[in-house]
Amino acid sequence: ERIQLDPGAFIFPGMALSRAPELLEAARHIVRQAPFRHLVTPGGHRMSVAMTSFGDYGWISDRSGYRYTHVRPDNGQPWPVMPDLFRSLVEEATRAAGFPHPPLQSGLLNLYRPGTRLSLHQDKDEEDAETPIVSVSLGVAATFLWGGLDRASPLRRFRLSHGDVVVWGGPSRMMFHGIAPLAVSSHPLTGECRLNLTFRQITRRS
Ligand code: MD5
Ligand code: FE
Repeated sequence: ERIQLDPGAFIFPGMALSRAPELLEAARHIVRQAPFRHLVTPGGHRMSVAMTSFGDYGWISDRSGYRYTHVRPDNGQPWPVMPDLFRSLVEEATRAAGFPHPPLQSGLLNLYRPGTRLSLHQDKDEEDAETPIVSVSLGVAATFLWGGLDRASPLRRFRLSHGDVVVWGGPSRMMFHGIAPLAVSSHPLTGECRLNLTFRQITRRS
């Protein structure tokens, strides 16, 4: 099953469900190497979401801006390697959505606890704006806010549940989006938490 949100944006409900325990174990292995941090925005605000990265590029934010780096800001070491299990899921989802190239240069792992939110934004720190972004939701379900190309566009709400995979490409790649404050709830595999994985291509393909 494939639900189209807009041209280029597809939800695959439960695509990762049977692999969720292994995906969570791989995520925990990443967090043991590169712990979650609450990054600070250029405006000086501590982000509500706790984050870490893996793969060839990691996303960071600090007082000087948002960017992708090859090394961790806390210790100058490379980010943890992209697990093969993630690669195959991202390849499968990209193919199912009809896009030619899977985004595998960067993985971002977001941690939500009750009340954690992600305010409306566009993902535009990547040089490549053609390759889709793939996301995988695990644990407590969240309300995803889906806008348009302008911040003021009306918002639609979608539930993102444990095991759902979403591909955001084509005209949907630059849409404003966010996550409403996470409700107090629990999931057998993650307790009160929600984990979201996003996969991206950072540099332009030659
Ligand atoms: C999350 N993550 O659930 C959300 C939503 C992020 C982010 O927004 O930037 O880490 S996953 C949905 C998403 C991710 C990236 C791009 C787009 C949607 N999009 O282009 O619409 O933690
Ligand atoms: Fe985003």
